[in-house]
Amino acid sequence: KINYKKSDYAQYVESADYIKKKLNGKIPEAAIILGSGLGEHADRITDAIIIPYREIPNFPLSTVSYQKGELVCGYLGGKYVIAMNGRFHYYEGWEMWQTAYPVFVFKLLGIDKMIITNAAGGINESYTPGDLVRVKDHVKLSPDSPLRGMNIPEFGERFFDMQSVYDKELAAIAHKSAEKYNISLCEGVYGYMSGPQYETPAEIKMLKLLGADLVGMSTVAEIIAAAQCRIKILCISCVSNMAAGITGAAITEEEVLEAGKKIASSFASLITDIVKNI
Ligand code: CYT
Repeated sequence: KINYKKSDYAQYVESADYIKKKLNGKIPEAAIILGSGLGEHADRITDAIIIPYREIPNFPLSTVSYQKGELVCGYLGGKYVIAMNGRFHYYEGWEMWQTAYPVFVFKLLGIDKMIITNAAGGINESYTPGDLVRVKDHVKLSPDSPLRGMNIPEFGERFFDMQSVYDKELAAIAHKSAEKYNISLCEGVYGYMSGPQYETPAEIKMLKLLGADLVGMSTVAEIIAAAQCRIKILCISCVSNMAAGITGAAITEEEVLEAGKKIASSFASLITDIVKNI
């Protein structure tokens, strides 16, 4: 049976209308999706209106314990933004289209730029845990797509180009801000694995052969949705640990979250400055 549920455009409109009412007609200049352990950016948002996901019609709910599950709408770097504190992962049991659901809702709010952060394992041996890497492309090691099923023409074409979603102008702004704050910001390719288990050393070897510098379990569904509805993307990963088999050390959830916390305040300053300049 074809997935007709995904194609119900009206449900997205209903979600967006609810949020629009809460924002009193303000149109956010950018959406920010906060990764694991990287919720601190949301604390910098002032005059915030908080909208719990559970209040929004048709919105999925966060099931990851350390993620909050709310939209934080307010000012960051002088710009009106909407941040997702808590995102949806395929490994939680959501369908891939549900993990990308908020992106289309953001599109309906009039948003055309999105900043995505995540915690990722470092495959490229020049990285050290705590490094920030701007994602310039990705490899998706899962046959699924958030757009599998009936297309919603209101959001874009059935078949579309993926070559320009990682926006060059936003990238340039990010690198300039990083320079200003003396934060080294390299570039890398993100390898998507569906998880929830961390990868095996052999899988990491494979990802490396395929050109991936980072590995993680999020982000790519949202990027694909953004590409279809022409939202420009800036994606920055925090290297939480070196990926399996690289140092031989065990990988733990604590370590993955800790790395994010350690650099949280410089990462938040960087994001704030980027937002100021977009
Ligand atoms: N792998 C992953 N660290 C890893 O090694 N998927 C996330 C974070």
